[in-house]
Amino acid sequence: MTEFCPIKGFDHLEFYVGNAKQAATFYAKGFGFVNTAYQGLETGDRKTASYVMEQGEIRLVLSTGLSEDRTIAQSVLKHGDAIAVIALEVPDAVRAYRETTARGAIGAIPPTEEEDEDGILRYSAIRIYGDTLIKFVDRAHYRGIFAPGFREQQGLQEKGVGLRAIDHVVGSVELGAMDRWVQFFAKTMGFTLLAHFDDKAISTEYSALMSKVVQDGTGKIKLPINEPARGKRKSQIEEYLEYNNGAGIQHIALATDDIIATVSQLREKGIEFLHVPPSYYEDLERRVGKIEEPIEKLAELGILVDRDEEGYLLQIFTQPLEDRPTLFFEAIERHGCQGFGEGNFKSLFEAIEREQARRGNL
Ligand code: TYF
Ligand code: FE
Repeated sequence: MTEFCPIKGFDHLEFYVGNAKQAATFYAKGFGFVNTAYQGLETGDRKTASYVMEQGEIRLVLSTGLSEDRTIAQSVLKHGDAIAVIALEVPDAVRAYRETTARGAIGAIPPTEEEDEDGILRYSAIRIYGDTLIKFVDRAHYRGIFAPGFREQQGLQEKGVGLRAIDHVVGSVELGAMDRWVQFFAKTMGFTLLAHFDDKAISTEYSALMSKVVQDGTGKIKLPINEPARGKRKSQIEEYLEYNNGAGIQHIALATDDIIATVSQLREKGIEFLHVPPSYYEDLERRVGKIEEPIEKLAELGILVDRDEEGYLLQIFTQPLEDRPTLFFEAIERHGCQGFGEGNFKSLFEAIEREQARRGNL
């Protein structure tokens, strides 16, 4: 196993948004995240306001530009609110930067240290698809709440809906670019190909896409990469690329240990999910075999099921979370199965296409 770029796990995902205060309220009230740390005018930062939102091991950081910022404002102009940074916790941010850039990755932030009374935080970053960054964060010598400049926050306390960890982070890239990005992660970070879905596996009557999943040596970091494939009509990936103005992060999957409880609470909070036709549940048990959860309950909530040799998984997809049909979330509960819901691709993509049609984008 290649170990030139060891990774401990996801550290956080940073969103660049137009209004971080309102986004924080949305992810708190809608998804049960707790605001644990803050930086902004009140903490002496004139450039950015950032809200750290936590649930289980998941950490989302919502950042917006203040008067002196250009970077975030330009990102929002081009992409709308979007996940701009995948931050990975590493044992050594200097080494991660050196090893990946030596293998061809383009540097975005050279190794940097920030210090306060809670210690030293070290980080660096490289560029991946679109304008997205991978940030390497070394917390070994930092005890603070999140990073120097942030203060602990006690507002917006929410109970949580059982979302526990980041399961995978999916990018959509331009036609013909998927294999290049698979090679990039293999070469610069030592990731390996975990799964491959070609356009035959995942085409509906109308549109198609291809997907390859790369993962790090521990299997903690799974990054599927989609590209559009030729179909009769516009692929959902083309719709993404058009509204995001290029490649970027399309969805993140958040793991839960009780998807029925999680989705029930999310629906009560007003989160909207893709509509699954009742016919999906008619012969479900024949397709996936015996599962622990009552099928009527899954049907009521719109939860999908898939099985492979190792077990089964339950998953559900939200509607786009923004005006642009770009970013959405997936909730996933795994029972041994390490797949991505291949058996659901056809029903799922037909559901996505019904939404695309409502938007006039098919
Ligand atoms: O991450 C995955 O592969 C699954 C399925 O546009 C998926 O969640 C793949 C592509 C897509 C939507 C869902
Ligand atoms: Fe997914």
